[in-house]
Amino acid sequence: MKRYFTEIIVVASLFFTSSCSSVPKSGEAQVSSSELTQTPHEHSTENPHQEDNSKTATQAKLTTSKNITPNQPVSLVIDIQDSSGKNINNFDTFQENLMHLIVVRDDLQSFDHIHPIYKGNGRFEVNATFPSVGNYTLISDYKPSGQNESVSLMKLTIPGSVPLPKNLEKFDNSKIVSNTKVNFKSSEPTIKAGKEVSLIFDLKDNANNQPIKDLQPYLGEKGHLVIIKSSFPILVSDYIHAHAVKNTPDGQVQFVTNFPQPGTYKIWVQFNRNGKINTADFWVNAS
Ligand SMILES: [Cu+2]
Repeated sequence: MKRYFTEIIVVASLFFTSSCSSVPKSGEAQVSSSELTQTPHEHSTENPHQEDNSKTATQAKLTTSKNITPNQPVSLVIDIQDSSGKNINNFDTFQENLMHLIVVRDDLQSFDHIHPIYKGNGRFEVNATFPSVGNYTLISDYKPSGQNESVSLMKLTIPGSVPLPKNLEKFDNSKIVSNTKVNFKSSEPTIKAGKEVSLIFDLKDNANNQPIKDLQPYLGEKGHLVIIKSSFPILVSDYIHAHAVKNTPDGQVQFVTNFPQPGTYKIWVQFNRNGKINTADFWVNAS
């Protein structure tokens, strides 16, 4: 069988400070390609332990089959290299993995969070399934040994005819995922760009409406939150980290974060209920 391969060079990398408090800190953006201009995240000022950020720029190179069809598993090969194209060999584990890969369709209507397996010599591999045609952004999050966390984006297009768009997105703050009712609220009545805010998720059993008691750690924390600003194209600066607050009541997961720019953001909260990972998504407006 003939196979066609294509390579997509990453467009940008961003370095995070290695600080891992409940407040996400982001470092200077380092764009490894001149195709994109991007505004770096606002730097938090209350980060006295910030380390030197002048590390080697890294890039991710994606190799995959050229003929990808929706809903067919496809193998993704991701090579992590330094700016001169040399493979990076050693990575540190964070949140229990060597690489976290977030896959979103560019309209943020599909989301996947997977963990590519390290094969050595800078190469990671994973199977992914793309639910529909469209443009996708793959956000790889990894930590070259001894360096700060790096985020590199890869772009992939699944060609084909586009189905009619679904209903316009509703700002619904309550979702039911499998047997859990997820209620989302923020600590501020209106979320202001650049201002710290808590995002609070109350998890109730859908059967009895009581706070769930079988919440287990996921990736070492009470929950995981991915935030991406709705934009085209999606840039590294549109991807925001948040860490779970440690001591929260039963059935509650909370994150402290900061939306860097005004805009519409989609957030995906993931939690582990009795061994099953659940994902609930919401829209947030920052003004
Ligand atoms: Cu992950």
